[in-house]
Amino acid sequence: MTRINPEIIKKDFPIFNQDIHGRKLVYLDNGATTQKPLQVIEAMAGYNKIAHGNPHRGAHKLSVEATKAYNSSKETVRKFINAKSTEEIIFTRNTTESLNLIAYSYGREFINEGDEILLAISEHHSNILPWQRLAKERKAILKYMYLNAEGRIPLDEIKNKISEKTKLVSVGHMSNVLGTIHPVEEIIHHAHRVGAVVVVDGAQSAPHMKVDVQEMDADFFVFSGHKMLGPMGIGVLYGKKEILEKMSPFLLGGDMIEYVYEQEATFAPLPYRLEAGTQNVEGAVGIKAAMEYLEKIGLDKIEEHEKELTQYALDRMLSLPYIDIIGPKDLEMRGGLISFTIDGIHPHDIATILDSYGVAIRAGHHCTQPLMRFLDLHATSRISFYLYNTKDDVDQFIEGVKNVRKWFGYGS
Ligand code: 7TS
Repeated sequence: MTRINPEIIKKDFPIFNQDIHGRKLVYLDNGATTQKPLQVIEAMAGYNKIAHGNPHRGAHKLSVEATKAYNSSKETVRKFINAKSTEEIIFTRNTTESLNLIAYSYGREFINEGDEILLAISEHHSNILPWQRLAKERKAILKYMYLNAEGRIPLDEIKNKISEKTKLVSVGHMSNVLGTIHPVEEIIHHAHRVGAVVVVDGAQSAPHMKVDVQEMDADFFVFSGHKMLGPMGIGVLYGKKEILEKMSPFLLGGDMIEYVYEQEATFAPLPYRLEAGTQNVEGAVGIKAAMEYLEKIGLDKIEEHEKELTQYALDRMLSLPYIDIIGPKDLEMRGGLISFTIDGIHPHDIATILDSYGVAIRAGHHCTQPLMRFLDLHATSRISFYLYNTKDDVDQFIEGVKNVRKWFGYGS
């Protein structure tokens, strides 16, 4: 397999043409959001210049063009995750909205008193709060799978926590803090044996590895466009058709109806029934261009590249005795993000000082307070990679870390 060349890829991304604080930008916050190549920026600009209209609503040329653009994006998303049909692809604003939609439309209808909803302790708040509210409303029980010292969910934990009472399991495919890739196929297998439905939060996985929802057999799979070179404001909810068909609409309004009477209404078929209001066509054009860009390079190559960078970064970080890696220290079932702490220095100070060297990283609780409590930490710093990152970026980050230590009066 030929490798990707991130230096060439970087040339597609105008953001890297500018200096940040007088230095070359080293962008290591891809877990939060990713940068856009010209191909995505221009696809969206092109749509706005010549094809913008309100889809499904008019007979005129621009409405028809917008409808075509929207539908063609759905087909690209379908192929990207290998869903059976575009009826199974619902556009939302982001992963958060997708998860809320499932909790509202599926959960309120099918979760009952005493039923168990199972999450991993590493979930992002977006994959906790909707279930907390649902559990309260339906008098259901919210349970968690806990992690071992390496930051993985042990097989026994999966087997012990999934029981006849489990009706829904919602699990992050890849942790946005630990980088752990959770064994979703195993979880799905055990959950399906007891008839539970499984939601996979793919916010951190779909941008970085090939996902096949049919092979995985997930009932729902959700992710965000802005973490995969696309724009903010567009996200995806994949659901198996037979399940989506049973769900009542999340939002009510235009374009999701069949007939409306004074006191009653009937709803449009899938996927329109779950997409009320004017669609984000510009976002749909952007996510399509982003997926085409990723597929042209190849998700297998992107994954390989990120693995290589992660190994390189882990080696360099592990050689510095004052850095603690939070999460698996080997490459097995882990993705390209690394959380860490530095003895005696607050993660926010690390991120702020690194920024002054042009190195963008994230610090904080990463919207995972239950995980932080479980790990007995308040916050971590985190670097996260994508296809345009280089070993040179890692070297600059390490140099920056050494400078942070100097700022605080520590020796090297
Ligand atoms: N789920 C996971 C696993 C995430 O990492 C995130 C965002 C979300 C859900 C929510 O995504 P959104 O697009 O709906 O906001 N995670 C992060 C992060 O790690 N740093 O900033 C956002």
